[in-house]
Amino acid sequence: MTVRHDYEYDEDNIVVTDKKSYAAGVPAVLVSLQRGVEQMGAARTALSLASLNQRKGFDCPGCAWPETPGHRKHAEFCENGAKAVAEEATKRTVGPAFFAEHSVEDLLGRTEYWLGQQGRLTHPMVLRSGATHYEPIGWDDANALIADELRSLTSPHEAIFYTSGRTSNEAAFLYQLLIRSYGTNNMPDCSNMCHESSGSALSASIGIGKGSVSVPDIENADLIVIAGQNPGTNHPRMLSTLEKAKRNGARVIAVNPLVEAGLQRFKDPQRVGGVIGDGIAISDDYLQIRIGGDMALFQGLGKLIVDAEDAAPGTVLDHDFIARHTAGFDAWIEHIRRVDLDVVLEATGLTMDQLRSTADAMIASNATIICWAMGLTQQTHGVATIEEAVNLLLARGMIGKPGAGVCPVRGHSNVQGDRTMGIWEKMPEAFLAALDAEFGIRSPREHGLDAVDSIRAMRDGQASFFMGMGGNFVSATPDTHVTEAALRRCSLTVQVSTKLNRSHLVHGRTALILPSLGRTDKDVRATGKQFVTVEDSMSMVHRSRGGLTPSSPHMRSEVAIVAGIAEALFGSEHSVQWSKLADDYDLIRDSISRVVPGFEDFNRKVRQKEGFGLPHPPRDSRTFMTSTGKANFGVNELTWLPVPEGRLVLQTMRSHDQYNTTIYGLDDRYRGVKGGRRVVFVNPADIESLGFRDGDRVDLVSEWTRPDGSVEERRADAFRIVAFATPVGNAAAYYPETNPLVPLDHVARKSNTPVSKAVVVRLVSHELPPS
Ligand SMILES: Nc1nc2c(c(=O)[nH]1)N[C@H]1C(S)=C(S)[C@@H](COP(=O)(O)OP(=O)(O)OC[C@H]3O[C@@H](n4cnc5c(=O)[nH]c(N)nc54)[C@H](O)[C@@H]3O)O[C@H]1N2
Ligand SMILES: Nc1nc2c(c(=O)[nH]1)N[C@H]1C(S)=C(S)[C@@H](COP(=O)(O)OP(=O)(O)OC[C@H]3O[C@@H](n4cnc5c(=O)[nH]c(N)nc54)[C@H](O)[C@@H]3O)O[C@H]1N2
Ligand SMILES: [Mo]
Repeated sequence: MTVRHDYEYDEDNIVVTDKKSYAAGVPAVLVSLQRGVEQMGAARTALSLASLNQRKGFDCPGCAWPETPGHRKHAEFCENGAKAVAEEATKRTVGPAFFAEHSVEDLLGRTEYWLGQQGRLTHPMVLRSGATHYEPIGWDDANALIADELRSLTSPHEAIFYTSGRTSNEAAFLYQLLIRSYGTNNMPDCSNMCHESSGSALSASIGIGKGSVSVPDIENADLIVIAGQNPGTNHPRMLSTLEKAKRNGARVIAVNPLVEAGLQRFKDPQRVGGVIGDGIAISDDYLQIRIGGDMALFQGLGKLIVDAEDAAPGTVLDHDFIARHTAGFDAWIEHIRRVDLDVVLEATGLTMDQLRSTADAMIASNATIICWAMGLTQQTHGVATIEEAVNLLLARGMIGKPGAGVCPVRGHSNVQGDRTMGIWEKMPEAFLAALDAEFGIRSPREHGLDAVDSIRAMRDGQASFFMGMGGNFVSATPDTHVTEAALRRCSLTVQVSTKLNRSHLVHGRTALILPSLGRTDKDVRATGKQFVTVEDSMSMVHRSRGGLTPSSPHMRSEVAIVAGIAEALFGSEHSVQWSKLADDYDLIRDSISRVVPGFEDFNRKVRQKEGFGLPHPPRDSRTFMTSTGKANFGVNELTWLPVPEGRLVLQTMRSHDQYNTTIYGLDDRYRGVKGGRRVVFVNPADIESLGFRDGDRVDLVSEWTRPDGSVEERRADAFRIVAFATPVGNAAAYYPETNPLVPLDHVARKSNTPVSKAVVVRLVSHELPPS
């Protein structure tokens, strides 16, 4: 059969309209309801949206933005949260009949959008060696297959266990216990591709890799800088918090190469004023920075702040905080004095006036918060950029006081919790020792593989077993063709999933699909109805309990799936009582309370109305558990991204109608694109100078210079050029269509995060295939 390509679906259907200058409002409500009813029917829509983010309901499977403490609205969700729920709670199903009808080869020719639209996976399925179709398999047989494979490996380090960030605390804790009992730390997770740079930078500078602010801090800040983040699409509930902050007098400065609608204006769809009025302006200043220019911006601001201090000594820097709580100040100030502002202007594309007014705003503010997301982390110099942001805060004593601090805005709804529960290839000794003591196991001490290194290991034949606890590893990781070849070398690939995706179709010699319950599903075990817990972006832990009847009795909770595999692998006489734990999640939480600091008395505390907050030493008491025992100023050589002649620096980002690799629909309403995703946003001046026109079809060819000087090329075909207000030399297109362009070896220093926001490309006319 002929394999269809993604672009053949939407080639002629893309419509470009005006970009929007506000987020949410009435269209958001309409889209929420329409997607809900299409997928779930009216009754399930009403039931599920009514308990979304409510105390007795389930945590939104969308983003990790916290609920507002105290006064929750009846509808505590946003358009994209509603889409996430509709996607999971859909009544459509994918079962044995579907797989009998569609061969793997047939499914490989479909888009991620089509795959996701087919419905919930309902049965455990196996693809046997050499077979063309998945067929049903019983849970016991599936577990035995996995256990046999794991026992046959020469070393446990030949197995890779991936985690995506929707997995609950209980499931994550049990999963890492299984993996460590088996004998490896190979635990790549989505965080490796996401906020790993934030974790690396914050651990070094303030001693904990998590944000230091709460929702009330944001509401009461003087100044909020939002860099490299598109909250209108990816964290829409953040806009309600920002609205409050604005009403309290905060100034908001957006730093972004694109003028994102949600950073311009917000019309709260849940308020009358937001429905009929103009809404509220979010950003007071918009710094339309060049891609990769943030480190230069932060250093430039540091220089202006130090200049102001020199002009009026003792009035700008917080000398008391610096002396008491920080290390490395002298080296920092010496370095920052030498920053060349002309280079800063070139690197950022900003004006001197913009730099000065931003520095003035920072000097005037008594409570500054810096928020960021993927625009900063997915850069070669992501870790250094974040350290520079922290330097600015330290210089003015902006950590550990109300209304001030660092705010890395997390992605997946429990990605932060999964880390807390031990999903990390290099968990510290204290955690491992406590885990061993609790369960009578011996966790391996050598560090495991992260996402990029796991792909390398499978590519090179050093690993041959892959299991994914959620997620879509094949599509989410860089260098799609390399990753696909790597997975195809495996002997067994196992995907625990809710929905069909490409990772089920690019598989090892044998492959399993294990259908799991999601957040919205009722989870009943031997001891009765269970709830799970999650940790949001601001370290608040709370309950999540689904209420919908699962679409099939064959689905299992992630906890039960892990326990089933563990029993098949270790037998029922193991020192961990797997099935007891899986029958009563309170027992898992009891163990967590003895292993993970901050979770003491977990079962009681999590039953409190709002759950509970985890300790954060810098925020709580200005305690910094770093190498120096103080908050560390970092010194970094300035890195930025000059654009090579005739090329563009491409960022790969999310549309308004997707959740990572899950495509909800083909419209990017705020950016004015409808009916298709293969678009590349380019500045009109670049379109002209490169010899193209708006509407032309081009192939994107990425060029990457290896450290040895050789140049590698990669290609993704048929993107429609859309003239767009992005800085000259910069371009933007959607992920995951552009992942084949991202080189596996092009990673951020220290964090090993793929550089998804700075891919050097050239545009080549797309030749239509002969008809
Ligand atoms: N609806 C929805 N919600 C989501 C997700 C989703 O896919 N859909 N994904 C979830 C996940 S896992 C994550 S990690 C978050 C992601 O949330 P975001 O980080 O907001 O996601 P991106 O779409 O990657 O957007 C990156 C933003 O950074 C800007 N940017 C790109 N390069 C640069 C740069 O060099 N400097 C600066 N200053 N800005 C830059 C882009 O223009 C864009 O506005 O959202 C989470 N929430
Ligand atoms: N080029 C480029 N690449 C990127 C990024 C980028 O900005 N640009 N962003 C990166 C980032 S920030 C991230 S976080 C990763 C995301 O990487 P992943 O987390 O691996 O990807 P998702 O698309 O979120 O995974 C979707 C799949 O998860 C499964 N799923 C959903 N809910 C559940 C559940 O409750 N349980 C189970 N077991 N399965 C479930 C469904 O089967 C669905 O198909 O991608 C990264 N890749
Ligand atoms: Mo993410």
